[in-house]
Amino acid sequence: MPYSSAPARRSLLKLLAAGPAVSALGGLAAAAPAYAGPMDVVADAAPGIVKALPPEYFTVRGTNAEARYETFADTGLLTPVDRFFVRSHTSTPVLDAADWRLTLWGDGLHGRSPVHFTYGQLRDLPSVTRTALIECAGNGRSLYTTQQGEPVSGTPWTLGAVGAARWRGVRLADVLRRAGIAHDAVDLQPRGLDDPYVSGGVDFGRVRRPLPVAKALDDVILAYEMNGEPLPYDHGHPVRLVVPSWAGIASVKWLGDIEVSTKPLASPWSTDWYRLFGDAHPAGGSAPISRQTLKSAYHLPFGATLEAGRLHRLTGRAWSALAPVRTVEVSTDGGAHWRHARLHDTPRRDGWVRWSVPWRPHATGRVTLLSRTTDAAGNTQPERAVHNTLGYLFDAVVRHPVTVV
Ligand SMILES: Nc1nc2c(c(=O)[nH]1)N[C@H]1C(S)=C(S)[C@@H](COP(=O)(O)O)O[C@H]1N2
Ligand SMILES: [Mo]
Repeated sequence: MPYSSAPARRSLLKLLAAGPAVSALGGLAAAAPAYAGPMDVVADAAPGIVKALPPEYFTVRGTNAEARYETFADTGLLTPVDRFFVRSHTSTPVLDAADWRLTLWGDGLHGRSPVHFTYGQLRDLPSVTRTALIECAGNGRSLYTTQQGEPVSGTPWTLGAVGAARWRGVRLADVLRRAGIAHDAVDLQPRGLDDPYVSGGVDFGRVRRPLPVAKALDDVILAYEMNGEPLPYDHGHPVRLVVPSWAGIASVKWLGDIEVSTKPLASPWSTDWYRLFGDAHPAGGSAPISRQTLKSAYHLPFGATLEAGRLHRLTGRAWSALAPVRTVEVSTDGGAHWRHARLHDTPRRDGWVRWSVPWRPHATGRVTLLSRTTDAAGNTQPERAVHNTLGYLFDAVVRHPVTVV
């Protein structure tokens, strides 16, 4: 096993019985009642996830598992694998690094014939290590409805579709240069080895999404380690992309091949989904989503109870994909007054900072706690997020209900 936590035995056995790259859920996805997007939830489906999903750390949502954000209170800057959310369109393929290889192909390579890298060849290239968040484009989606009264479709994440890890791997730029990328290549299309995504009887093929060459050559990693361990099965074993600061969908897991093209590429993940649709956006949708946005939130369950008259130390975290966090302000009276929280980490792009604030509530009853981060580029969380029908990029100040007793 490439990781230390105990596997969920039943799903592991199912996956092993099915063999590599064969979904334990193939039939279920196809039986989904109606096609409404890539995040349809099959109610109560056992996810094709290998690692254990104890309910104190995870909420299972269809084929995905959301981390309980409030439990990040006792984690450090890195999210341990046994707390890291899993977002998979189908199920985890159990792949063997020894059989794996990466293929690069397309008219954007000098030789125009496919180039292969085995796992061993990749491990022999110079490695880089960096910390980066992976955050789903839909993290916070359910707040469009609960906080803004707006309908959205997709997995109803609260705030736990995000995690930070230390990734080790090879620069995609190094692999592209060795494969002979042409100077006029404009787009790549990395593709996963997980089962094709089928919804409403339509086969959309394997998960794949265009990645502009400029970003690929900048800071993208082919990661084979997560927090110092071989990449776990659910997070893309043996090799995944890590595309820092971009929405999670860019970080293709179980990477199998990369098309390199001199012409712009597209897939349903860049045309039908992962764009902003709705009244506030161009007809046909925005450009494909690239960067994530900014957020902050308390490490408290919604509806937590706190004792009156006692001094509480409220903690949380804040992050921005746009620039390092600069400040976190909090309000413990529904937004009437604001004060600064203390930051406990050096702000970095692609990371988060932990913060705290003391609070001694006097009156009993319901209170809304708010937090608002501003980053070094001047981006601030707005009061309302601009609605989009698929509920992406929620960035508004989170209204956190608690009860003082
Ligand atoms: N091959 C493949 N890659 C994928 C996905 C997938 O379903 N298949 N899901 C994407 C999405 S939508 C997100 S948010 C991240 C989640 O990464 P994690 O499961 O390691 O947290 O993986 C991305 N990469
Ligand atoms: Mo995602």
